[in-house]
Amino acid sequence: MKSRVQSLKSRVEELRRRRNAVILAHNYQPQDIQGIADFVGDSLDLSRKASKTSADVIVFCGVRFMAEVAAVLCSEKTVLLPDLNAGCPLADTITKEKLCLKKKLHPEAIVVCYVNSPVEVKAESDICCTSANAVKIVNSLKNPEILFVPDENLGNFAASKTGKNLILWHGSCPPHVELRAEDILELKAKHPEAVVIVHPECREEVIRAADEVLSTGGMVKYSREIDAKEIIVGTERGLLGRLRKENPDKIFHLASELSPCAQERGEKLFCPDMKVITLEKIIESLSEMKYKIDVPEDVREKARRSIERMLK
Ligand code: CIZ
Repeated sequence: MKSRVQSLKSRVEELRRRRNAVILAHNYQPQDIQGIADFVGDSLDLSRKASKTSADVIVFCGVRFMAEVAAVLCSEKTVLLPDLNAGCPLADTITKEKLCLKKKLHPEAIVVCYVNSPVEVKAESDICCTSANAVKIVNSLKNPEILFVPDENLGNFAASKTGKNLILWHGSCPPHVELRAEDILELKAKHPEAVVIVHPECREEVIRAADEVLSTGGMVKYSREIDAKEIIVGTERGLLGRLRKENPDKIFHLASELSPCAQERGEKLFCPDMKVITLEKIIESLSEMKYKIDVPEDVREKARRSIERMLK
């Protein structure tokens, strides 16, 4: 007899075929969702893969801004987000209106917008970036004034790597800023052979304590290629499942997991928004074709320009 999970997976399979759909899962999604996905990766990588498939429907298992990027890059496809509660507190720190006010204060500045932002903000920006290419994008700009939104830590990291003085927005990712340098130092003392990789959305002090600063895609590649047995990972815990599965010969420690001081504060590198999508919700989404992510044509055109400028 089929288990409940197997039945749910069969139902997903049936609907995926009936709708000619592709299922995308972000690196931070739970393992059962990653397990049924056609592609697993970071937001941009996923949208680019989706645009190359012949699917009619994209089910985006991630958060809203990611589904919006897919809708911008794949305008001829229907993009579904299985739960509209999948938001992003970092993206919520900025709106088009707030950005326009800031632009008035810095009329000469070029605006670089991190992918973790609402689509209207991308449309109001000059160029987009991801955590993987922020340093490269900032470095490529000749403008004397650069306004970087909305992640302050990623902006600081890009500024330190390029030597440029950026005007920063005061936004941050709650799970990443929970991590402290003392957590890393404590874990390093416990596992002296381990290398430490952290996400650039972490605090400056955490970045200083790490061996490498990488996007989730960068962490996947680094973990595969590095000749090290133990790796301490400073990013949202969903990525650990993928890293362990792909590298069974290596040991991965979540940067906050073993640290007593982190545990005392209840910090877990956990993004609740990344965990709201379930197999049941994917079934509902494909059955009822909900929730469609529609981006108005004028916004889509402008956002596409800033994403394509980054891709160039
Ligand atoms: O671009 C992404 O998907 C995010 C939000 C992070 C990363 O490093 O992949």
